Amino acid sequence: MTVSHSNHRPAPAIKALALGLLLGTGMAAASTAEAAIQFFDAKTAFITATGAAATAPFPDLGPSTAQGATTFGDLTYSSPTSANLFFANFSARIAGNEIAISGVSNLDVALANPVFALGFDFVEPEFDPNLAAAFVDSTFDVGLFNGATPVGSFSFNAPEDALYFAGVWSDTAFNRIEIRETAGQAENEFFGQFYTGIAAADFTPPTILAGPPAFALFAFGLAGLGLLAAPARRRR
Ligand SMILES: [Ca+2]
Ligand SMILES: [Ca+2]
Ligand SMILES: [Ca+2]
Repeated sequence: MTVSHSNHRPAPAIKALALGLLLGTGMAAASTAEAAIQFFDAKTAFITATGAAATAPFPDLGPSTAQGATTFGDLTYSSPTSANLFFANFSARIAGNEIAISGVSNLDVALANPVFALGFDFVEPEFDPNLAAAFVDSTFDVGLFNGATPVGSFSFNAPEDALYFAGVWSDTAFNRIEIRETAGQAENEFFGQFYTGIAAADFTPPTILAGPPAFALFAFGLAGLGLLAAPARRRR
């Protein structure tokens, strides 16, 4: 029986290979249907690349004025759990005012018109004022959606007590985002100025317009590795 088992060993490997190829094909097919996105944690680079502009700033409604879903300009801010939103100057690290959220800092943002780029200023306080509960080093997931269709997602964990920026650029339009504090509790984080852009990202790799034939490129590559460039030794 041992021999028989040994004789059949290659079969599972072949099956695994075939399955891998099938999975590979499936994954490739899936990836072509999905949007490509690029994450930015540098606001200047984000604005330069995407042409995004600031959206309507938040007014200072006072730190104890609880709001439900609230619209400023083209963006509507709401809690997926009907938690209270507060619009006030909670953090000196962000110019203007910020959103703070009661409970876990989950935030939905709906856009009146589809966009390709979105970013926001953000502060995670640890020793800064207005923490409101025991500090937790929070992780956020941000999902981009076009209606009910997921377009892409990214995660971030901001440094504490520092001005942070999270931005994303997509080759596919989206009209709402879901920000979820996947690690964290009721301690506050602050969402500041939002930015949106309507220029689609183009992540198509640059094509080689003209060049030497494939073999020459191959030989050049080998030469680069020093495989062809080594001078032949002369016979004495
Ligand atoms: Ca936190
Ligand atoms: Ca953090
Ligand atoms: Ca929190």
